[in-house]
Amino acid sequence: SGGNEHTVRVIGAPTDYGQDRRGVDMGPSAIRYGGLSDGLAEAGVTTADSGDLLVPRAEERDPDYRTPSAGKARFLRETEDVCSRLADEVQESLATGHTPLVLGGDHSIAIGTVSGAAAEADIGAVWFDAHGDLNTPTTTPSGNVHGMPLAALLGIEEWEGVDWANAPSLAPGNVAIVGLRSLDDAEREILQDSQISAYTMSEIDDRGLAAVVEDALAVASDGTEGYHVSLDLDWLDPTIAPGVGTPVRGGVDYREAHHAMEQVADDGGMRSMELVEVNPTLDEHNETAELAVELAASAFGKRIL
Ligand code: 4U7
Ligand code: MN
Ligand code: MN
Ligand code: MN
Repeated sequence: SGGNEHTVRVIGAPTDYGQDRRGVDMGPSAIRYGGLSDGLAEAGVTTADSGDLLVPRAEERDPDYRTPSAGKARFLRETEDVCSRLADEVQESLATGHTPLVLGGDHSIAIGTVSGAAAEADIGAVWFDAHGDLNTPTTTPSGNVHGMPLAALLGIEEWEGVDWANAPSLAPGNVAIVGLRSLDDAEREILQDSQISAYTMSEIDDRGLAAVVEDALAVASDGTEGYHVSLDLDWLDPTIAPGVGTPVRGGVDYREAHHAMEQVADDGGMRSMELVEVNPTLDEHNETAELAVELAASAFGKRIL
């Protein structure tokens, strides 16, 4: 079957401010070229494409511009600008009855996607990722904001002078991270005394991905009006998703990933989705972008029978 009631609004956010390998800004093009509109049609959804946000090239900007407490975060002002425009588009899409599907770009754009979605409703989030993305401008080992979006959205540290300071979009009890296998010490400390549900690959090996995803969807739905799905392609094993900037061995495989997205579709609670970290300059024959398309199609209800 597959047909359902969604109207999807595609929004491209071609940024690479949040990490230090060039090329992730080509993600939205690669994902569209990878067959996005056909894939969504196969899922039975009606799609409108809003095109891409205009994002100044990183070379034209000063990465080291610092707000008073920007700490070590690079391109923080640029990230803030993109995220606030993205948040407006996402909120407007939801307000007019469309399900936003945001194409990154690096994972820093989640700050915009989720804050826009959270402005419309009380939501949880399921974060499919190898990483915790819980660093702050103080703890970051890299200076890269793509390692910080969950911390920003949870209001874990006051980002003085930044748009999202003191306005958490997510409650930790409604956040589930699925697929963890790379954490920095400061992120581990945050997870140890927080209500975030963190599911490692080790737990997935133990219990199976389907059981873990079922729990994750329950966490994100508990007392909320639905949830955001943030899909960092480095969630997957690099053998099937080589086109990402920060690959980590030991990720989920092709069939597991599809099944997880089918669970999302069956659950019916997804209010918004984003596909991030696809870097075509590191990819092989655009296969990571094509996989992103397939997973989105499954999440929006594509079925074989
Ligand atoms: B991604 C890292 F130090 N933790 O903060 C960091 F290992 O959005 C990686 O999940 C972050 O791809 C990866 O730079 C961010 C690093
Ligand atoms: Mn990641
Ligand atoms: Mn990430
Ligand atoms: Mn990455």
